[in-house]
Amino acid sequence: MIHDQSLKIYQHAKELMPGGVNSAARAFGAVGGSPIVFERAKGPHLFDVDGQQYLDYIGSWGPMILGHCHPEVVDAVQRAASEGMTYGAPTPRENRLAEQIIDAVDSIEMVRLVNSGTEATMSALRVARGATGREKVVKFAGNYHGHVDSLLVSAGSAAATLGVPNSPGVTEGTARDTVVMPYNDCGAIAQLFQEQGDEIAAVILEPVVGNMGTVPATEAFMTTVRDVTEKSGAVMIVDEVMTGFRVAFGGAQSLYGVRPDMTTLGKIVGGGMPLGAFGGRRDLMQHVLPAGKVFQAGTLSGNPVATAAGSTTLRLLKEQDPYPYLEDICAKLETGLQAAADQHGVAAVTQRVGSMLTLFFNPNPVTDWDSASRSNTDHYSKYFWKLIEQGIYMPCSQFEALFVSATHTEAHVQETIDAAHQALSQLASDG
Ligand code: KE4
Repeated sequence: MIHDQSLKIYQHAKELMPGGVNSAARAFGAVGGSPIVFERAKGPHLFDVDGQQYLDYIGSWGPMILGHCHPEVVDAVQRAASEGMTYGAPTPRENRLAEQIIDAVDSIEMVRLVNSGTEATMSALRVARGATGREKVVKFAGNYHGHVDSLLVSAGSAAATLGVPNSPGVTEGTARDTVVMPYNDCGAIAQLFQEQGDEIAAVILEPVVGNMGTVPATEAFMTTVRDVTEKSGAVMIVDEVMTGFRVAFGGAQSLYGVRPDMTTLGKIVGGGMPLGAFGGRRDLMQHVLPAGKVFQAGTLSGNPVATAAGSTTLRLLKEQDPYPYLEDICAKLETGLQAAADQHGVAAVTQRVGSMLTLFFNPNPVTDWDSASRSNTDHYSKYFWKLIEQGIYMPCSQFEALFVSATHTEAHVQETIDAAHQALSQLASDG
């Protein structure tokens, strides 16, 4: 693979935009080297500015479950745009998408559309605090919910259990009301609620974590979180920005049979356009201005172009139900990657839920941030670049999930497994 044009464009980008990117996740910080610059995408493929094709396993970090440039989605966007990009006023398309979300996610009785997953989680937390009158929120180490100040927080000292900022610009005061707990630890969350339950406004969690690599909640953990929040009157927010319409049409909550108080959505729900949503119990959502007093607004929220993309995507997912097909080819990918690692004697474990999965360079199963952080990120970087050379584009971090689209075929999966054998055998011989 050559990357001359990519390098040239990226060098220029770095003069114009911090780190040459508009989102930190794209800068290849975790794998080294310079990001590849793409100019076109179709189905399961990306095409870079050096005229090379890659099999895409990022899918724009989740949205592209139908593959890139699905003709019906593109057509819907073009038609919507030709009728008006945005009105800043109510439109029928918002009703349509809201109805589809409420229809798909059983626990969502009412919804508000926003422009990103970050806006969705930020707004959901504000509603929970406004509705309960409480201030503390609980998140889990290794979970990411967008760049919300109060969630850019790491676990503080064990004693305090209070958060400490994990980014400059996040104030001590903001972090003070955030408690960071270990994921999949039923005892710890139960004890916290025993001690502070009546001060906690909300618990927010990824039901299947994608942001430390793919780590599903255990049934026991999901049940414990639901129980302790129910008993204490805290709001249970399930962040399905990544898992919503990804692991199942009804989201991860439909797999666990859990009914959260609020859900946040993003990525797939916008069909590739900037769109997020938060919703849940009607009594909670009625707190949102102008129905209630919790302020929330957005110039482009629910705009006709984004809602056309989202609505068409959800319609196609419901009509075509790609989930059994995705389950089948992703199980083959998971098995093939694991077999390749085992055959070449590379310590690795694959973890998967539906069409999101991760090959952890870790000898043991990954259940929380502590175990995830023991993965061999140097091995991951070498594996990543070896696959790039073979035209396979994996997530540029060990701590991300890969995503498979409905346009990936069994042949693509086999091509990926073959490429992984090359990469892992090289890794094994490099020592
Ligand atoms: P956005 O603001 O990026 O639309 O959504 C934030 C967000 C919220 N909740 C979850 C569970 C998420 O995974 C995300 C965003 N995910 C990252 C990938 N790990 C997006 C990639 C990026 O930031 O560029």
